[in-house]
Amino acid sequence: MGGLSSAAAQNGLLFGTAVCTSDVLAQPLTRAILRDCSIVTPEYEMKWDAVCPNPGFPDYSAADELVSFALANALAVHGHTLWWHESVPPALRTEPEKRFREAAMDHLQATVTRYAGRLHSWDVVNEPLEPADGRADSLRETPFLSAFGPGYIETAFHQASLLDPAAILVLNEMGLEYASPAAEDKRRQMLALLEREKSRGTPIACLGIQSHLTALEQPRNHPELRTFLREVRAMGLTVMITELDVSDHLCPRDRRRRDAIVADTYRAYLDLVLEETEVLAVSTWRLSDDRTWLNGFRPRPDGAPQRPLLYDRAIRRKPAWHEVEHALSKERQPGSDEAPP
Ligand code: 9MR
Repeated sequence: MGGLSSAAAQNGLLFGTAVCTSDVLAQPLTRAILRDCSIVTPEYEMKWDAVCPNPGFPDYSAADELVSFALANALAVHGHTLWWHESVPPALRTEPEKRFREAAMDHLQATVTRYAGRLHSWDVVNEPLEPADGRADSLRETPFLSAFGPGYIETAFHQASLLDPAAILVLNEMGLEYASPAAEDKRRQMLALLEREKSRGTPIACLGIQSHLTALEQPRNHPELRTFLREVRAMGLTVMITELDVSDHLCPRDRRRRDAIVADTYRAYLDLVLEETEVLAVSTWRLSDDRTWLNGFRPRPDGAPQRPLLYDRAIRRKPAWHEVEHALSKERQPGSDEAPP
């Protein structure tokens, strides 16, 4: 007892992490996963390019291994992700639209069918918005958009819901949580997209907010994000925090100070989101600092390894773990708090 999933359960939420097959036999990490998590997300094993490095010869063995591990240990599984422009197999990027359309549909149908009835939820479409691409609807220019037209989101969700009616279907997006004008623009565009899809009957149940945060950049008080979350809630959608981590590349090198700033960033963010909306699950993007993607993506200028997660590389709990525990277990009724000034 005493893990984060127990803390989360006090508020009816799941807590989890992204995992890879290499985590499954890595003690003591596996023990920490089993102790803290009630849901796991394959970090890449279910992506199209991971399953299908050679189009026409899908290999689900790594994804199957993670699903078996999870189900054998009574963990829910969040499927990630069916249609994402970054996980299109390279050989298909140059195919004619008709061929791409068939391949994308085959992949979606085969994958959803394979795990139907066993997954908690699916990121059906990942990162559909890119206002900088200049379209009036702000959709990102992707092979899915080119091949299916702007109805591709509706198509994907309808197919997924037909094949796995029990799974919670999630539209997952990055950059909705930041403070910049571009992020506010993206929030507005997301609300417009959700309205459009809702009016067409697209079965989106939940908005996935990735939440790759940056310490010292993420505001503690964020009225625009509060407003956005309320609007999402008013549309009848739930929320999942799908990929939470806190980059420390702007923080001082001193480990204690860094860990304290990162921990505070987790706490303030979770307090805000959990106050404002109905969150089904909070998942971090891996559990321990040695497994983060951030050293490659956003290395610290001083060359020190990032410390963005809840456990250090020796699998010891960091201050962030304790702040997340507080935030998850705090007694609250979503949406009942007074609006900030
Ligand atoms: O962390 C993931 C990394 O290991 C993979 O190489 C990469 C490409 O598949 O994807 C990373 O995860 C991304 C996630 O799937 C979608 N949101 C952004 C994440 C970080 O890039």
